[in-house]
Amino acid sequence: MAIDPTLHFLPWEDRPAGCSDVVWRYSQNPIIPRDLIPSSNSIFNSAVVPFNGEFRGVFRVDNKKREMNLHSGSSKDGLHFTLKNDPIEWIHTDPELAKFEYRYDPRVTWIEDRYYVSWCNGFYGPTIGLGYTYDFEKFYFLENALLPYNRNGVLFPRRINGKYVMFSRPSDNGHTPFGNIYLSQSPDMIHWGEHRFVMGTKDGWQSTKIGAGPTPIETKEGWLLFYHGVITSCNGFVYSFGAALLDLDQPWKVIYRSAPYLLSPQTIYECVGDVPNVAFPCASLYQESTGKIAIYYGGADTVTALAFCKVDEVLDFLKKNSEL
Ligand code: BMA
Repeated sequence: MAIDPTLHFLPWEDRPAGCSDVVWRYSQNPIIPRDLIPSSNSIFNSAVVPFNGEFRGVFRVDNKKREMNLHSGSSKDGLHFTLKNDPIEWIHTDPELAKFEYRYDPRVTWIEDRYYVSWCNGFYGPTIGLGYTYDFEKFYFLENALLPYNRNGVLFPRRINGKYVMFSRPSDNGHTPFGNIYLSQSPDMIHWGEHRFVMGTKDGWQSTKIGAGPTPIETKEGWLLFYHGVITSCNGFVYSFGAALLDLDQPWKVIYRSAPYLLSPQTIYECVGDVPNVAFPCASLYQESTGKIAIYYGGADTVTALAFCKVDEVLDFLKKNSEL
């Protein structure tokens, strides 16, 4: 089957009348309910990409035993999805790496000739698993990119200065109460080094920890990164998201960073669920010709939701509301 990663169209809804938010929610959220497939307890924090004029994705599904795993899925319109009831079975060359502990929070990135998948992989503690697929039928496991403990591994969509580049967020083995975004570089997707600090926690909504969200979007002015930030409230962690603009050639250099959040958990499906008060973005679709962006995010660790924005408005917001 020929692979066409071009985005021919994207799901879209105009900003509602009377709303002045830079990022607004889809009126029919959530787009994926927790019980879409018989095996699921919840379906959230998931990654959607364009594929042959349709959409494919890798979805985080927690099953009714509360195991966290990745399932493949497809959609014609980016709004209505069909998911496989059984998790992805990775093709491994090294049986040592095949043991399942847990797999969650996937990102999918088209690079050069295939779709790469990165996720939080249980390997004696959480680290970043990397694999790839051509067709969303067969999935090949590459390697664990980094040592435990690490989460939120997110690949850039092309090499920079000849190297693959990946964000990550070193963590601990629990519900980590800290976390900054770093970046690592690789000549071959296997060996990662030349680590750089990108940005750390700040005040307010991003004061406890931050982590990269969807694959960064290349704009003329820099890499646009949506990232989640966490504040610790009386009631526990609250996950919102904002954006940053990073230098095109040295993407660890932050040009702008949003002081206010772009979206925080405020609706029922973001505030009520297995983990209340979570809006966690893992994927976006960007149409360069119109500047439209659709962001897929998990709601309350239970359902998958969609939000929209326009690239020029996000860049304008960043210029006016940046604090480094
Ligand atoms: C993080 C990850 C995410 C989750 C979030 C809130 O550590 O586990 O998958 O959405 O916590 O529970």
